[in-house]
Parts: sequence; C-alpha cells; structure tokens
Amino acid sequence: MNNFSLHFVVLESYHRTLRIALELVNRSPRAISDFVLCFDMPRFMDKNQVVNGAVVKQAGSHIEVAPPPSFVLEPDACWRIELYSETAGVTNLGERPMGAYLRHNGETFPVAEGLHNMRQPHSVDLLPLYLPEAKAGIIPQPQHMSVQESSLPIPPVWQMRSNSELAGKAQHWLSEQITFGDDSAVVVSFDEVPEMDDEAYALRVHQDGVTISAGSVGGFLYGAVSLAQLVRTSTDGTIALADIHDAPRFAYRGQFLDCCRSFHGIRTVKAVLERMVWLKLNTFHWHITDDEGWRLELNCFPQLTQVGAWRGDDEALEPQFGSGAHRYGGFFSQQEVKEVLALAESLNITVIPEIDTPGHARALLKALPELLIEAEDKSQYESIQQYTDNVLNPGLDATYRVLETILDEVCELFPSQRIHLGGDEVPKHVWEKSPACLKKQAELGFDDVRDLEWHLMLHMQGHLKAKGRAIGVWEEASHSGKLEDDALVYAWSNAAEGAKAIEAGYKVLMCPAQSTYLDMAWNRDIHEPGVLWAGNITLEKAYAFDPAEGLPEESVVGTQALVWTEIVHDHRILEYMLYPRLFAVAENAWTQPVHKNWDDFQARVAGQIPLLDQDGIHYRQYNKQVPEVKN
Ligand code: TNX
Repeated sequence: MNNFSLHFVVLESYHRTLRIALELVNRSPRAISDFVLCFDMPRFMDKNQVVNGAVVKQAGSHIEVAPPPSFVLEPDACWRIELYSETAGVTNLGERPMGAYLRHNGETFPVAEGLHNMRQPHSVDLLPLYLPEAKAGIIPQPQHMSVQESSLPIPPVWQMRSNSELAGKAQHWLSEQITFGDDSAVVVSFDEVPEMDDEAYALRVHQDGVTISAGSVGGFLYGAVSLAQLVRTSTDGTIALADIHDAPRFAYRGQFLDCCRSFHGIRTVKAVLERMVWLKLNTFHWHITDDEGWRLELNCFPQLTQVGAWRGDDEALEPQFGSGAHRYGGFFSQQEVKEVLALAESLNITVIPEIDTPGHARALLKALPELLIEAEDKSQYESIQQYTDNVLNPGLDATYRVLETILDEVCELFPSQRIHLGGDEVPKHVWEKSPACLKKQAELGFDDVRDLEWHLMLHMQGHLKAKGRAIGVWEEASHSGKLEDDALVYAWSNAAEGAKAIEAGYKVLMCPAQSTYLDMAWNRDIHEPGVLWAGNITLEKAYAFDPAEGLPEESVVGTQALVWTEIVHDHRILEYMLYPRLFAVAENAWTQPVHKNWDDFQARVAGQIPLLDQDGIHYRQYNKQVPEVKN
C-alpha cells in the first residue's frame, strides 16, 4: 500500500490560465518534514505565483515543489499547494500530474494517484465511431479495379511461379501469409514487366489462379499484399475474379515513431515495420534523439547512451511524462539497428533516422556537457516543452565537430539517402547572451545571432551532401530560406506551412498535426488517451485529409502518420492510437482522391477488423457507445 497520495484539483483552466491545487495526503503513521514532492506535468509553472510552498525545480514536464520551511505533514494530514501556469489549460486526464514521488533524506517514496475534479467539457465531440457492414477489399484502395461476378475458390495450398528475381521479397513475404506447395492446381505467378513504374503492379484474379505483374521489388510486394488482403478479408472462401492496375499517388508513404519520450524498443519497432507493408507504407521516420532520451548507440561517443538514454531521480535526465523515480529508458544497440534495417529492407521500407538539432538536444547536452556547454552562456529561454537548457550552441566549434562525428557514424549505419536533422522548436532568446555565439555572429557578419541557426544547419547539410546524402528538416528550418533546395521540408504545424515551403522552393512532406498526428486523442472525453493541442482526430477527419490539396502535386512527396509518445507509454496505447486511423493515412498516401470514398472506406475498414483481432492488435473499439457525459 502507498503511504502517500496526491489529489489533483483544477481551480481554473482556460487557454492561457491554469490554476491548480495539489493535495498531498500522508497515510503513513509518521509525520514527515523537509521533503520535496516531484511529479511530471507538461505545463510551465510560474515560480512567483505559488501559494503555500515553492517550485524548487522544473525541467521539461518534471516539476519539484516543496512546502514552506519547517512545515510538518502529520499523519492523516494534507498539504495543499496551489500552482499557476500561463502555458495552457488541462484538457484531459492524461495531463494531470503523473509519476509522483517524494524525496526525503536522499531517498524516494512513491506517491499514489489520488482523486481529481476534472469535468467533461460541455460541448464535446464524443460521437462514437460506427462502422457499416464489412466488405472484403483492399486498403489502400487501388487506383483501378474491375470485379466480375464469378469468383475463384481460395485453395488450401497454392502453387508459386516466378520468372523474376525482383519478386523474391514478395514471394518470401507471401509465403508467410498463405500456404504454398507443389501439387496445387491454383497458381500465383509473378510476371516481370520491366516497363512498369516503380512500386506499380497489376493483379489479375482468373479461373486458374492469380497473376501479379510488376517491374520492381516494391511492385511485386504490393501486388502480393493486395492478394493477401483479398484472401484474408474474404468471408465466403472465394475471391472475386478481378483486374487491378495500381500504383501509388505518392512516393513517400510514411510512418513516424518517437522512441524518445517513451522508450519503444526493438520489438515494437519491428512490429510497426511488419504492419507498415500491409498498408503499402514505405518510409519509417525513426525519431531516436530528443530532450528526453538519446536512443542510438554510437561508438564515437558511448556517453550518448550511457548517460543520455536514462531518466530517473538519480540520473542526469530527470523523470518525464510519468516515468517515475526509478531508472527508466533504453536504447538501440548497433546490432539492433542492423536488425531493424534488414527487416525494413526485406519489406521495401526506407528507414530515415532523425538526429534532432539544434533544439530538442537536451539528452545530447547532458551526455557531453564538457564539449557542448559554454559556461559563460547566460541566455535565458524557455522551450515549448518547458526546458531552459535544450539547445546546442552554434558558437562553439565543438558543436560542429560533435555533430559531424555523430552524423558520420549515423551514415555508416543507415543507408538512407536522407537523414533528418530536426530543426523544430528552437525557442526565442537562445544564444543572445552567449559570448561564443556573439563572437561567431560578428565574425560571420550576421545581423542577428539567430542566423547561426541556419548557419549550423547549412553546415550539416553540406557535410552530409559531401557523403551523397540529403537532409530532411521540420518546417521551421526552412523559414530562413537559406538551406539548399534539396532539403525535404516536413510541414507539421499546419498545411499552410507546406505551401510556404513550396513557395520558397522546397519539396514537402505533408504531415500537419491536425490530420496526421495520431498522438491526438480520438475525441475530447477526458478519459480518452491522447493530447489535444491540434484538436481531436476522428477516423473521418483523418480520412478527409488530402496531402496535396491546393498545392502543386509535384512538390508534395507524400504524407505520414506520426505518433509522438509523451502519453503513449507502451505498445498497447500505440496500437490504440494507430488503429484504425492508420488505414486512413495509408489510403491518403496511396490512393488518388478520385478513387477515395468515405462510405466504401468504412466498409473496408470493417472488413479488416477481424484481421486486427486475429493479429492481436489493440485497436480502438469502434462499435461501443462512449459512456454518457455526466456534468
Ligand atoms: C510537436 S512536431 C512537436 C513534438 C511533440 C509533438 C506532440 C514537432 C516537430 N514538434 O516535439 O512531441 O508536438 O504532439
């Protein structure tokens, strides 16, 4: 049993005004004094507006508060502290204080979650998701598909024939989906047609079997996936005779996973990749460095993972997002990276690693402080995620050398043509009081110390270019217009950012949070997991997104589904956030808008639900009435 518990009381919660009270109850038989209460809550607390105590520390979501001096918390008594924040209100229970513990005499003691007074909002989009009757079919919808009345009975065993080496991966993949043997009369034949476009395929279901034609590894694989979907979604033991001609709308059809905020390890990553191919997704954007953890083992700096991969009360990085006082974290060993890359290769998936610079670099800074931190830098800033010390210093030569060394090893490990360099959310006022930055600014003749941001990024772009690699960056890094135009810009905060980057001459990957951030909650129920800063995302909203709407099609390389993992602590919640919304993102990435159809899509989603069940996927239930709103 826990000896302490923490009640959470919302006093005021508006757009930029949050007043809360925390009530710590002592259920132990002893009085306690001289303690600190630690918890995580992603809101910047105003140190000057505290009632009955003090904020003694904040780093990111991690907050430490203390009672007034000489305060004693008697058994069965309660200490109530009031805190104020101008960051944002709280929208659901995922934003209550998490991972609370007490620190007392150098030891930590767990604090249980107590009661809360959060209310359901008055107007709330709680519409349950209903799906129509299931329909056998393919997700994403093929571009051209003509179906006949008659059908082919699905045999227990198929025979495989191939005239193409390009079909090897498809054959291997398909043999894990359906059974093959020599003495079946029903044949799947792989037929090479060299002039077909990359990733395009034709699939013909006829009286004697199935013919898959393609001119590329991806084309054969996606033909095989379509066949497997027809077989597995069939409810009557047959598949209709059909003629399918299919090719993707976009070359970049992605999925993004943040392995930093919560550590998602190799099993989850492999499971994600294995399911990506089912939806013809071909690019995995692997977020492996951030403020809350460095997840990539590198030989050049072992400290990156020795120090930067762990959080806890005793670690260089504080607990975050409820990870608690104990040591929490992990990383991908180089061996594991190689396994992931081999799996990706077998599934026609490119893995793009992201080394986030110059912001979101706190784990890196904590791992290599003697190289990367300038003691005289008195700049004061506050990042959007409540850090005051998470930005690399472009005034220091070491910053360039360290990044080059890291990127060299990243390039040895990862074969991808593109490396993502981050570039998002660099806070205002960084570097303004850094002697090294001011000196560098003067040397380079820049008007603004902030110009060092693109200077550093451009330097790294050049470094990678010399190795034959191009970069990806989040939209902010394109604002200066100084990066070379082979940088791919990831538009994330809204779709207009994509238009802006295209106008500046860049190609874009469209992943606006309002449609593709699947860490957004499904709805506004306070019990629903997920954040809401870009609104809730229903299946319908996810499906309504057209990545190239109003944009020149040739400037849009594609779209991706993202899951940031502040609140996505484990594989189960990850699946819950992804399914079935990932179907919508995949169809947006593959299918031309004229071939999309919301009603038909829902029926095909319903057709896939039994497969999610068979595969043990913890998807969001779609036919359950959401509990009535009680206000
Ligand atoms: C914005 S997207 C971020 C992330 C957060 C995410 C949460 C982007 C480039 N920055 O750091 O994890 O929102 O939804």
